[in-house]
Amino acid sequence: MAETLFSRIIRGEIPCDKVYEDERALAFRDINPQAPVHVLVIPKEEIEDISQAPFGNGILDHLFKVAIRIAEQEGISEGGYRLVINKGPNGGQSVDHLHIHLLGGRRLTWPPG
Ligand code: DGP
Repeated sequence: MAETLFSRIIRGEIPCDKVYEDERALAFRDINPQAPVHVLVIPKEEIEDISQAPFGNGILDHLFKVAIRIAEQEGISEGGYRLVINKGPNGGQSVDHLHIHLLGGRRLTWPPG
């Protein structure tokens, strides 16, 4: 896959408002927040989208665990939140590096546009 700006964020070449980091994952605040809490949780390995994600090696479990832990840290767990993965143009994916959106801190509407 072609490198995206998220690879540059992982390497520290582009600054981000980091929320969490470990050897496999990075989480940072979205530059264009759609809710009071809007964090992106990404794998450090380059995975283009959810259809390319390797099942069975634990990375997806890990990313979701990180997202849930951040929701607790951000104080939005009790009120509830939304985890979103966009895939491809029709799904609204604009950066071709797998990411989970963690959105919360307000009552979110449904269905999404
Ligand atoms: P998606 O549309 O699902 O591919 O989400 C990509 C998100 O990435 C979008 O909500 C905006 C965010 N984003 C794009 N460029 C940057 C950046 O340079 N820094 C940060 N923090 N977020 C970015």
